[in-house]
Amino acid sequence: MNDAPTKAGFVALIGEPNAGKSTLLNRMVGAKVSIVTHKVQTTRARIRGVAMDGQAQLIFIDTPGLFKPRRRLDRAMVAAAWGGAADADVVVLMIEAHRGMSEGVKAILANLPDRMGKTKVALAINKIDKVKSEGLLALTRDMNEAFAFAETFMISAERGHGCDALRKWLVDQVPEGPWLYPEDQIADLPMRMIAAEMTREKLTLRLHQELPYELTVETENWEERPDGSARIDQLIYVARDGHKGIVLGKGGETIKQVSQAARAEIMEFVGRPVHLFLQVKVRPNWLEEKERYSEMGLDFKDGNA
Ligand SMILES: Nc1nc2c(ncn2[C@@H]2O[C@H](COP(=O)(O)OP(=O)(O)OP(=O)(O)O)[C@@H](O)[C@H]2O)c(=O)[nH]1
Ligand SMILES: [Mg+2]
Repeated sequence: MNDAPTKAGFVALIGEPNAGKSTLLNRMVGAKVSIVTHKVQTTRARIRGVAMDGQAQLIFIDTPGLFKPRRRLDRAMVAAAWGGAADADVVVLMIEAHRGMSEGVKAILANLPDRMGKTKVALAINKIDKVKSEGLLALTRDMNEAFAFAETFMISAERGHGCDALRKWLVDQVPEGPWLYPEDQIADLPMRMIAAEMTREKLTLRLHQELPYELTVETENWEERPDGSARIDQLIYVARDGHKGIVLGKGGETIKQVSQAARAEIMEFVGRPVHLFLQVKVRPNWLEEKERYSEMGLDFKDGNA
């Protein structure tokens, strides 16, 4: 029996696209709830993952990367990222060790004082597995001269270095109080959205250039079958006719591979057999449709892109 009082709080992960926010969230939760790719702007919405540490419950908010928005979707993503930070008890700014104080990081630093108010912000220098340790001290110093971080951590979200120290520190920061989610819940995203994200990850990994940014995936139908399996129908919206052909691939080869990979991952997550059916739809204006944004869990931002 542990008599320590329970604690719970929200931890927002912010940073440039590709900093490793989703990788860290998955590591903290101990399961893949947020999709990860080597490409920028993978995460589109705020995703919450729940991690337990003794009597403490840490609710990690994964956010889309902070970057200079151009399109309507970009603006909605950046707004979701800052909004996630505003909701949190403590914020972790992640930067990439090998990229250091990039222009994008400088832009975030310039916004931090206004955006954060009194919220504590820790710095996590990620991907330390990619660099020699000598340079990290200078980077730590420069970053802390630019903003008064509550603490600095050097981590590898992928390999786990430094992640326990970060978690312990976060536990110390969150207030005493009852848990906000059931102990066994790991995410607060509906299963149909997690499944759509898994398919979008597989598409993003297989498609090149701009195409991943011009498609979205929605779960249309989720049917529990009497034999214990699930039938899942998903729609892939693309903006152009030509893109449909690319997503399908020669003889349907690309979509078949995507479907197999996504199905395997969804199956592992739900722990029962899954039948996945993918359909590609050309919808030239999907990036301007309000409904698409609500399906992604984003606010539709008015104004011209
Ligand atoms: N070498 C190394 N790679 C990492 C580490 N953490 C994350 N990565 C890789 O960095 C890439 C981006 O990781 P994500 O977790 O998707 O980054 P993100 O910050 O969520 O990116 P967006 O969702 O686009 O904002 C992936 O290829 C990861 O495997 C790390 O500690 N070391
Ligand atoms: Mg991400």
